[in-house]
Amino acid sequence: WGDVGHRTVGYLAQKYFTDQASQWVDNLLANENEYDISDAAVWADAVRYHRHYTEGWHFVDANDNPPESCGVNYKRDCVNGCVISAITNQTSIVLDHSQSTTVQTEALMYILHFIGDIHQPLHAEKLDRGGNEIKVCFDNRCSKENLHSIWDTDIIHKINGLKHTEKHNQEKDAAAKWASQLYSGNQEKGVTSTAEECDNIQDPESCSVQWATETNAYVCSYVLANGIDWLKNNDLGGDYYDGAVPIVESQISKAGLRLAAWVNALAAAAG
Ligand code: DCM
Ligand code: DCM
Ligand code: DCM
Ligand code: ZN
Ligand code: ZN
Repeated sequence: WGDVGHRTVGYLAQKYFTDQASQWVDNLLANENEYDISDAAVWADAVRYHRHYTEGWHFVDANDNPPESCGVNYKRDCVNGCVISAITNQTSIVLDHSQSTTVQTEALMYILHFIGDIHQPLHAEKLDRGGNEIKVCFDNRCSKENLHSIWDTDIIHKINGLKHTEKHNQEKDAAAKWASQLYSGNQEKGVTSTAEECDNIQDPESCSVQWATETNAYVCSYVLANGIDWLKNNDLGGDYYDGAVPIVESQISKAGLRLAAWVNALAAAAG
């Protein structure tokens, strides 16, 4: 996801934190720059350009065959590391008292980010580098658009009434507002706690493979369902956008709930 997606996942998760989790997170993220949880959730994108070894931690390249058949296979798709192994590794680091506080803080910031990314359909797909090579148009903008960036950013900006290029503060405000709306939506649906979410922090793979598999299924059922030629020949700001909105809302909402369940379990284990 882009900036707004990650910030929203952070703000939404925060609403479901136990008191213990809020305290644990506040301690680890304490800083003099007034960084909040949404700043911590976008930190991993800021460091990926100089920490090149982290670039592959943001996605899993599922070697499936969309739109005919989808699927994630951990052994096949995560040979050199991927978002699934990154969640596993950072989960053990954040609980490891022999690590420096800085490394534990960074582990938490990675987790806040990667549990977001594992819910973006094209972060769980290899085809055309997760859709980055598929040139498309969105609301008559065609020059720099690709299918991946549409799902990371353009759909989310349109949902929130943001222009294509927005200033940092507008993105942060939009994310806080969207998180409140998604929270209310959950309450109306009777989703009031994280109780239903996978939170097996002793075996992180069991949860994250499930999340990636569910995310990847949208590649076949919607994202690439009409085929690449159709995507190239139709403006994606119309009917395609309309059909994508409930998927994006649901995935961001799940990411927030699952991140909260994860952090609540981590804080309980950290004592
Ligand atoms: N921090 C944050 N959000 C960021 C960057 C950093 O919450 N976008 C936190 C992590 C550390 C502190 O701020 O507690 C200092 O981080 P750094 O070492 O990156 O300056
Ligand atoms: N760095 C690193 N490995 C780590 C942590 C930090 O190589 N596990 C390096 C990357 C930067 C510098 O430390 O050169 C500061 O990183 P940052 O600005 O991301 O805190
Ligand atoms: N990405 C992905 N799968 C890949 C390669 C990249 O999901 N196989 C993601 C990472 C960024 C976006 O695509 O969110 C753009 O990547 P890059 O900056 O490497 O072009
Ligand atoms: Zn992306
Ligand atoms: Zn990312």
